[in-house]
Amino acid sequence: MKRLVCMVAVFVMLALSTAVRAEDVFFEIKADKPSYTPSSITVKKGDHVKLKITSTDVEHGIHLEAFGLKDTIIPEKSSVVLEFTADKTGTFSFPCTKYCSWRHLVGARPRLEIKVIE
Ligand SMILES: [Cu+2]
Repeated sequence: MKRLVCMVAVFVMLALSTAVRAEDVFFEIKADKPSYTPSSITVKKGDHVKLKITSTDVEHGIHLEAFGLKDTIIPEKSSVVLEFTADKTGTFSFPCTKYCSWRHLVGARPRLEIKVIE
């Protein structure tokens, strides 16, 4: 019996050490007219990502179409919290979707980049 318990323990330890474990990751992002800060985040595929986004000036729009999320960040209201599972690798770029300043006119909208790596 003792031998069986040891074999099961070794098997479980091996399984845990080789499995890719997803993590819960959390980022706080400040949105303002020139940029989102941080403007780029990196997560691992499979991670459960939680973004808390707060505007420090005017309304901004966030549309993470690659992950099926869309919201408006309103400065007078509480922060927007978006959660998703990073289920695909790649670099995804999300420009602000609400006209927040003249920067929209010259292709310099605030932008959030999400890199999902293996
Ligand atoms: Cu904008």
